[in-house]
Amino acid sequence: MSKLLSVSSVAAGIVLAVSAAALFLSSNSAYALPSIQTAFISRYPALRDTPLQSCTTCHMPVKKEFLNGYGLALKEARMNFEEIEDLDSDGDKISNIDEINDESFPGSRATAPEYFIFHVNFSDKDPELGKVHFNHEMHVIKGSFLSKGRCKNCHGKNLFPKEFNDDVSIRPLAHQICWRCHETSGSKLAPRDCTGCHTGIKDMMGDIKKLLE
Ligand code: HEC
Ligand code: HEC
Ligand code: HEC
Ligand code: HEC
Ligand SMILES: [Ca+2]
Repeated sequence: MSKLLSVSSVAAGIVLAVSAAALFLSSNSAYALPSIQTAFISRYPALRDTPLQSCTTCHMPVKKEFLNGYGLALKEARMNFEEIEDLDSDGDKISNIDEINDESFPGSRATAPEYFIFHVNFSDKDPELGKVHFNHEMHVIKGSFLSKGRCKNCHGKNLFPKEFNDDVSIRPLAHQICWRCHETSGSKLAPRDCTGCHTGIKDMMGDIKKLLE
């Protein structure tokens, strides 16, 4: 568990820094909108200097027109923070206000915004074995990852839901969409075999291949 936490908090740091920078760069009307963040912090002053004092509390991914579930609810409620406190915008059964009081992201179930860790049940002994790291932000904004901001490579009818949910297996989609792009990408950095995506499983490949049959 401590390993998981340290990896994701490092990731959180990087992701938050990159996110803020990218949003500002891509924004034409940066004056009006950071004021929503100011209003958010005035409404919940305990969040000052926490990870929630960030564009990523409401925006996902780092392109100006995209809002996560919490951001969308806020827009619909015309920026009335109180009105959406009892909602559960990321569907994790914890209300927005409880998440805010707990300093966890009300608009996402991910430990770090735009960085998802999928757990798989390869081993009852060690739930960490085989987990897959997915850097959503890099896959969206970094040229070498090929999507170039095109959401429809991954989202749309019969593709990934626009909601991170580690409780539901996305294996059939992942093994098609992720794997196919990696195989055809021509990049050595795009994992093309089981141990490239599923971490820590080199010693148990025999058992795992049986799971796929
Ligand atoms: C508490 C939630 C929240 C936070 C934090 C937040 N925003 Fe927003 N932002 C929104 C909402 C909601 C909208 C949509 C407003 C609308 O369409 O009426 C929005 C819209 C925008 C837009 C689009 C503006 C336009 O006119 O098209 C930009 C750009 C933007 N935000 C930038 C930022 C930046 C940069 C940050 C971080 C400094 C940030 N936002 C933090 C909620 C937030
Ligand atoms: C390379 C594939 C890929 C691309 C490109 C991509 N996404 Fe995603 N996105 C995913 C996956 C995978 C998930 C998690 C799905 C799950 O858990 O079932 C996700 C989740 C999300 C979520 C939910 C976030 C959360 O924390 O709950 C949002 C919102 C989202 N994507 C928006 C976008 C938008 C907007 C774009 C285009 C600018 C985009 N995505 C491009 C793969 C992608
Ligand atoms: C491109 C990355 C990638 C590659 C390569 C890959 N996987 Fe996966 N695999 C995933 C993702 C992502 C999931 C979905 C995890 C989730 O939904 O929580 C998954 C899910 C699975 C599952 C289902 C686990 C569950 O809990 O539903 C099995 C079994 C599996 N992979 C085995 C393999 C094997 C064996 C190989 C090699 C032959 C392989 N995978 C190659 C990314 C990959
Ligand atoms: C549109 C093509 C495309 C899709 C779809 C895609 N990837 Fe990738 N991915 C790449 C490329 C290209 C690289 C290597 C980037 C480079 O060369 O800098 C990469 C790199 C990676 C890496 C290694 C680098 C890192 O971020 O740690 C992982 C892990 C990964 N992808 C997982 C996934 C998973 C899981 C999915 C599906 C949910 C997925 N990818 C979907 C193109 C894609
Ligand atoms: Ca919630």
